[in-house]
Amino acid sequence: MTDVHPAWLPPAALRAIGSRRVSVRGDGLLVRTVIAEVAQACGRYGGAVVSDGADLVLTVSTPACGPEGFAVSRDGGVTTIAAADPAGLLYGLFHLARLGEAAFGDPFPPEVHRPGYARRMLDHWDNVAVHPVMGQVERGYSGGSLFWHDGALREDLGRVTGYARLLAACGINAVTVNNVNVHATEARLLTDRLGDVATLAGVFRPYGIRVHLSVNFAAPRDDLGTADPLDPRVRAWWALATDAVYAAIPDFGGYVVKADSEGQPGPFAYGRTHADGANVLAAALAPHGGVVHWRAFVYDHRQDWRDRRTDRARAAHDHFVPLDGRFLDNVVLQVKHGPIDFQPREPVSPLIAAVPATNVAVELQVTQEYTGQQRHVCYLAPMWSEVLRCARGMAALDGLAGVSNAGDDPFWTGHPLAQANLYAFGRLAWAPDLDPVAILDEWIGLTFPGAPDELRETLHAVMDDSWRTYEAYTAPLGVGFMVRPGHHYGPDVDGYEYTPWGTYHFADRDGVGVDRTCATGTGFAGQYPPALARVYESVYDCPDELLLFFHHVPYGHILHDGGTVIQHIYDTHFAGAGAVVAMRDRWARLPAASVGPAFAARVSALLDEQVRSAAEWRDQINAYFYRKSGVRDAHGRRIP
Ligand code: GCV
Repeated sequence: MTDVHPAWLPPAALRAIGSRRVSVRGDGLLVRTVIAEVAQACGRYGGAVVSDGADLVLTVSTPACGPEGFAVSRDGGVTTIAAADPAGLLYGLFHLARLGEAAFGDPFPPEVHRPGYARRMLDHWDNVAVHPVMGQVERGYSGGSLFWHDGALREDLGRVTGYARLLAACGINAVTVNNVNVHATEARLLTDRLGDVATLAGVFRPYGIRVHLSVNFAAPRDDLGTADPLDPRVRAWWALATDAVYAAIPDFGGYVVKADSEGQPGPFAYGRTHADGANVLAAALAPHGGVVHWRAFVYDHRQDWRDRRTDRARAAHDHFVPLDGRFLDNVVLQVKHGPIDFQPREPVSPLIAAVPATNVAVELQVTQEYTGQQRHVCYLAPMWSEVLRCARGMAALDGLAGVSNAGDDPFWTGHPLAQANLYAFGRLAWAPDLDPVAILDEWIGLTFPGAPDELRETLHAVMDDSWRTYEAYTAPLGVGFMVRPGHHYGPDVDGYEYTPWGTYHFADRDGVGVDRTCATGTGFAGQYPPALARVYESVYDCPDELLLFFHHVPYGHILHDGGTVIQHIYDTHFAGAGAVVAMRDRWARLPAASVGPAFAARVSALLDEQVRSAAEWRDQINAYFYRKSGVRDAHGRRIP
């Protein structure tokens, strides 16, 4: 893999470990992985794997840390990782990589680390067979799939090993290997192509990662002529198929299901509920300890745009709240973080607070479908951190799922700086309270060990605020979906306005925004717990960044900072596009040698594209709203 960028695990990330005398104590596959990592690092940096006289001890010995947890301490010149289980040892090893030499200085008492969520999952929207519209990877911006190529499992799975290692190093422990839109070829992964899934499970296993599979709800139909979840033959079909999966993959994680959504089949076809649907799969998985991740992304994608009462934002809550308490224990409702679809700014989904008797995992989109498609720098951890703070304030979450942004690109993620999003997703899944800025610096430190201050400061400056910059030139005040239909890259203000997708902004000559209040609108604001509902319902209390998500207001409406909506639109678009030029200029001052010429050149080329695209966004959005409103820019800047 010499032509592949090492991401956050260059050899030097393990230098501090590799220059020690290391003793590893414990048994099993994951302990062997730790030994192999340590031995390789020691071979490179002059340390040794020893049984006595160690100055670094990694030992499976402390059940008190809990599953996957570990304690790190230093005493008498010895640094110790004491883990509850072999997985904890692996996470402890990578924790040491983050600490570097700091783990081998002054003594410190045991510090315990435990994962914030038991299941920390990446979902791949990878197709086995290239889809005529969506390609090998749906919404993938990083080349081809790491797993599949042109209808088959890749023969060389070396990069999957590298990927598993990177994922373990940031805390991921579950991976779904195929797209939630399960087409004909992919449906066979559950049956005659199960061997491919077992092969992948074998590659992920040494890194503590369990494999999950997206399945088609209608899978039994070919054999039985029906997929009705209440038909006993369907129940038996799922039980048999699932038994076969576990015979091949004893530690298989479970199923992910997109049902009755954007054309995927589901229980509605049989007049059944989503609880009926999820439970039939859950019952088949339960004896083996598997789970169903049942997605709550259910809405009418064929609505009439003239119908102002149907509101896509309401759909998940409307569908699933009546089912609370009716799902089996091993069903996890997988809820997109916002009520619509991964826009740069949405309120947190109200469904999260409204199903206290149901297991809930929040789904984030690491792949940058609506946030620049890995052509724009957009470090998403600050957004995810806000989302998680709000979601965790509403309910105890059972897991975190993210749509992966990785592919067979030499930099893994298309845009080299998008590696930070993959890393940050894992870190937030492990420790949701981590500061996203600290995660960024952690990623910089691991990826560029020993980097000069200039490089660290440049990366930090370019990335730190890049989500808010992206929001500034694309999505004012919580309005979304002003993107080109289909591929979703670049501006098209009315692209979705007269379509059946339920994603509208309702701009007219007087104002803009969606009235989602209970008083005069769709009532969506009323889906939140009362205290939050009151804030969103009020046009005065609603936070500015969500104003147009909840309210239709005149262009002259005054924001909390005293400016008008229309002036805010102009100002943020000029400022956002200007900030991208500053990012490019800052990057251009960096000597290419400090990151390597290929890395530097890729980022430079993409920043050129980001500058072009941000200017296009600025001009189209500003021109559109100037033409609608007739209100001039207060500063007289050029609006085409
Ligand atoms: C996998 C959005 C994307 C689709 C995606 C869907 C989903 O609508 O554009 O490509 O389908 O979300 O999350 O199921």
